Amino acid sequence: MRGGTEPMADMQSFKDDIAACQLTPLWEVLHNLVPAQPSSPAKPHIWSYPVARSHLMRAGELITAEQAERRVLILENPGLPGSSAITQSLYAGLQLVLPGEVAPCHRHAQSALRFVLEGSGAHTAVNGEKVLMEPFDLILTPSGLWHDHGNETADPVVWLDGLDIPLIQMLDCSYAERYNENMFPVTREPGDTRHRYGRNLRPVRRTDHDAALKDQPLFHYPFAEWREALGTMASSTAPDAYDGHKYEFINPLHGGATMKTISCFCQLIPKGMTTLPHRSTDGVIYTVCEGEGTARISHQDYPLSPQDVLVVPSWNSLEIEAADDLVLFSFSDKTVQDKLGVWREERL
Ligand code: 1HN
Repeated sequence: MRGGTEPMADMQSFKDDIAACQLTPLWEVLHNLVPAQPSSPAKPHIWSYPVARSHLMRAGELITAEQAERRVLILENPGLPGSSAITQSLYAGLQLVLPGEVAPCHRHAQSALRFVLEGSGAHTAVNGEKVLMEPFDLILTPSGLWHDHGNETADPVVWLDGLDIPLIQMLDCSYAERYNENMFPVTREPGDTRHRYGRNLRPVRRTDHDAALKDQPLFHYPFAEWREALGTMASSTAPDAYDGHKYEFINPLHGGATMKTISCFCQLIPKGMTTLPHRSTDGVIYTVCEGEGTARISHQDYPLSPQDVLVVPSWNSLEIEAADDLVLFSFSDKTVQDKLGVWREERL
């Protein structure tokens, strides 16, 4: 019957008929497809560093970094089982490189950050430049750049990996290649790109002779530098009621986010402060660099200690109480949402 309502039995046989033709009715799914508010299946979660570390060290006895290609324990969101994802768009893991090991050279479509949690003096090499890794340094390996890791020190190095794997997976645009040797040939001195691009200067007629670095010339943001910047801000300015003192790490070429798909931030919440609750459409991964405190996510408390990793999914309210001066690093897909014009926050 045209223009009228189908009786129930007719509706069922209609659905059976269209299913055979790969057709399905929108009216049954519309409100789930386009919810009135963001509603992530991801759940808030915290990984205690001592617990995760003990499992990572056991992995260190079972497989070498070279055998594994990357010896990583994935931080999988409890609301996204089997997905290898910490939020719907991002992946995170804890990587271990033991003394004398190398994680062999490769490149891929995915962009990655490394945030050092433990160990001093290991390196990540990016397109032929070694970056020496110190605790709480941020190191970028943007899309398409060759990278390998090595540990020539006497102690293990552990870092937090953050990659845009689920986003790239969703776009079906992945590629990955192994370099034909374990380590990419060294072509620049350690610190070369940081001196060229990390000092508020821009080379005139670029002389870095590495076209691969055209969009992403800076990949090392040392803790010693960003911690000092936070300390200076905190000593002379009142904290923001929602964020405390907070900086975004930037790409010096344009002042925007560190990488095309991942935004990175550091934050100092002064001792005794509790931030006001707010929520945003980007799911955020935090790690603690200094201090103890409590994160209240959608009214549930998560105790924070150094090196713990916390995920706050999209649109969950967050308040942070700082028992000490609390220094946090965080990353999210905010820059993607900004580019699409869909990022929002609500100060509650
Ligand atoms: C990767 O390249 C690294 O380079 C770590 O350390 C984790 C997970 C999936 C795909 C590539 C690394 C990764 C990864």
